[in-house]
Amino acid sequence: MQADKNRTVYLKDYRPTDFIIETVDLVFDLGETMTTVGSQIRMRRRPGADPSAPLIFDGDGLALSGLALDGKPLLPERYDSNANRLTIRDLPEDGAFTLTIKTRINPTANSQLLGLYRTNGIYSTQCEAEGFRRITYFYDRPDVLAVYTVTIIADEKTCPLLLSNGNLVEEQRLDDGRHMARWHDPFPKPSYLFALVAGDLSMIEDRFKTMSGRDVTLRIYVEHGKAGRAGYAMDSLKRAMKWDEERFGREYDLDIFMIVAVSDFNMGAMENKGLNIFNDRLILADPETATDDDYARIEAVVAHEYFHNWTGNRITCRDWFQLSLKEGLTVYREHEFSADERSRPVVRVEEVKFLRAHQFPEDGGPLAHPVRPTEYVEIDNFYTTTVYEKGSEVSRMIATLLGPEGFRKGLDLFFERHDGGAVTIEDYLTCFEEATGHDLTHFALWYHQAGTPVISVDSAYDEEKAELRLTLGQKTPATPGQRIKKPLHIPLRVGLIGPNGDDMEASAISGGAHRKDVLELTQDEQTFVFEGIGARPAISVNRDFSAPVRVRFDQSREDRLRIAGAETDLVARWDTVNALALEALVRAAENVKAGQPVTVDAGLSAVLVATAEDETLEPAFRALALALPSELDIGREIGANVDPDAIHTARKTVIRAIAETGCETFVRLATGMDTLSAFSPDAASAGRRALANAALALAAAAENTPARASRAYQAADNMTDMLAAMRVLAHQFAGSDEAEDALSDFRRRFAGEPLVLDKWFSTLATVPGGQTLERVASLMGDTAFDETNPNRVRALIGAFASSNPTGFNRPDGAAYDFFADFILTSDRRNATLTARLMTAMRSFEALEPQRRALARKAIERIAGHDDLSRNLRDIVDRMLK
Ligand code: 0A1
Ligand code: ZN
Repeated sequence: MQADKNRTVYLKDYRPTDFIIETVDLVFDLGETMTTVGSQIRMRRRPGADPSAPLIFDGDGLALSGLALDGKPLLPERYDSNANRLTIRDLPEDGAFTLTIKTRINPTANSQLLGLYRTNGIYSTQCEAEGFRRITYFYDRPDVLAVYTVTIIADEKTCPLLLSNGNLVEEQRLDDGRHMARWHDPFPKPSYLFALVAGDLSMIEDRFKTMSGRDVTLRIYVEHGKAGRAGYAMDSLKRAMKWDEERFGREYDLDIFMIVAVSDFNMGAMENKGLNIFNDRLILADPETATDDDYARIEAVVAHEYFHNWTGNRITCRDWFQLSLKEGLTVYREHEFSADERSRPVVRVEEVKFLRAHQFPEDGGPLAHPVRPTEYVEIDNFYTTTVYEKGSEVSRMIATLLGPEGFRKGLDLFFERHDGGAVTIEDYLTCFEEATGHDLTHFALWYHQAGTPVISVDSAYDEEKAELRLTLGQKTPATPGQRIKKPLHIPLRVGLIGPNGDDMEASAISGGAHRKDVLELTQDEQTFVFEGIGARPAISVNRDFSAPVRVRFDQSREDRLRIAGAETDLVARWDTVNALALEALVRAAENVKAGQPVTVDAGLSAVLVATAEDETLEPAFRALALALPSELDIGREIGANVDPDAIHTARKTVIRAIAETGCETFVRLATGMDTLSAFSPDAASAGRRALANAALALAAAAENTPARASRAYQAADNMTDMLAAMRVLAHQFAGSDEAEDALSDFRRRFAGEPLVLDKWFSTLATVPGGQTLERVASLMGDTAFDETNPNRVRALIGAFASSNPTGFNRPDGAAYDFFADFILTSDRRNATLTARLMTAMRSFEALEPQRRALARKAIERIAGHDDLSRNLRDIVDRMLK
């Protein structure tokens, strides 16, 4: 963490290593505060490398306790070592040699949760990106692939379970109550995919027959007493395995696939070869403790980590600048899986919402960076929505440009050509070019240019010529370090909707390349001409969100209402309904700010009520339309001089007006909930619950009393409904007896369930208003709160800072100070977590001047400390630049 504090790593400096590692034999003798790690590495000098070059291994906070070359202890003059580096000179010029390294580490003191750590009695590892160097000295970089054999020795009673990557090859009882297990992974892998787990856990087991008929054992390990909650994760895993065979021809390759759920984990999950390690919130689910959203997330992340076995593990990254090679592609595969398993348009709308809420602000703020960055100070800070979600959108656009068959062909070539390799994004793109004959030179700019393009749309219809002219401009705003932007190659899917609501087809399209209804923008401005258009159409731009862009289109209200009511592309239809609502909310916020009354036009209420009532639409879609843009969405849309209090008041007023207009409908839909039969987590049932709960929030707003939500809370027989009702009470009726009763009932009922109490912490942390700061501060003293556990920290502090605009942005700046204090303490404990938490303030420049100044002061106070971790230093410095 503290090593090489001010280093910057540049893509242009990439060089292969001077030595090649063939095999690694690791022996772990596990002790709670003292674990010894023996590493025997067979290596040789790379052909062509400088014969005088020393061997330089990475370390991070290590203590060296032994070093030998070909079995002989190394003389001190042959090497230098410190906590962060091991340098060995005068190595045999040719031929292989074996290096033996011994280190001592303390897993219990490892609060960073990187490398080998022990929490809750479980030893586990997290090595991506640079955690392996906290275990032993090594070439801790993704382009060094080796075959690992791992021996684990530990106390049999406290650690009956000893796991590592690959296949179990030996087990033995040792003296004095210890035992050992040896694992061998035949697939060469980089160190970041190494994993070890030891402890006492429960397990569920299943089997999977692969498409070539091999039998694979599947195991999921969880805390004792939680095995009953691992079934959905197992079911998701089997479906993901099958889907990857059918959709991409990818088969699993080891005899066993294991997942371990741990309660202290910095991120979501990790794709270690054959031994995925998960944050337990992404494994454990049953109807009483998990919401429908939790189920959907579990399914997606289990699939994501499994899909990495091919995109990431079999083919990995040459260096960390290529991170999106594995992450963007794997997110795309995960999204496609979710779309096939659930409702494609609903899944897509959720992706669009996520991208707009998280990636667009990142791309438009001080932390903006290209999907493939060219430099970094701390790679942990680049596990971002740009690398993941925008990276996925880039792969999706390739699929749109090449068509599904072209995409599959390119990917097949990628797997064939690069299996076992550590490659670059260029290697990836070349496969699509060679497989399909498409030139992706211009398209590749998506990887290198940061910022969200803004597409401007202008249209002219000529009735006589039956011709529509569509002029499309593109402009990408400047981002840090990239002032000048070039036009991108953008596939834009466009629909023309006739007066009767049907799609219209052009007899010809000219003005630029296009693939069916996908126009290919390549210049600053282009005019496409559609012929044979017999009547003036309503133009639907960016159907299915074919490109991750913003669209500026001054369209008539009449056209937008036509799209909102009849568009067959449901993503574009939702987008239009959402945009109409967002506009009304922005206008209302401006009115509040200017001290003027808020009026809500009847057209918007009518569209929302009609959508809610439309039985031809699936409930999940109707629920999405009813969930009006959040206060954060409104703030982002306003973009500058943001006043969170004005937004809050405006939103409440608009919702109230809409709710009153559609009260009858919302009450009817909300009570539909009572008639649902036994809980099933499937997408259709979840959609019905989502609709009922969206309607409940509106019905309660119309009635302006907590009674309905209180009844719903008491009647709820699953976590989805219970949490939805509790949130309505806590957020819309804060301070009422009903709200307090529900909140204390929930706290009591789930006293022994940390993951469920996270929902309680988040609900309380996001109660609007300045008074929430005091509540959050006092909740830090709740016995269920644990500042060393990342899930607890995110649930309380993270939710407060990132999802409570009125509470966090209290006009007096007190919440910024509270947050800064927390950040400074937390940074010493867990730098990865803290730096991510800090990004909650990245858009502070968009606030109105008084808050902006106070926020800046708090960030500057953090930056003023000279002992920050590299992670936090990197984030605050970029935020203040
Ligand atoms: N590769 C994982 C993400 C991950 C990254 C870093 C971690 O620890 C600091 C943990 C997980 C994934 O994409 O799921
Ligand atoms: Zn991933």
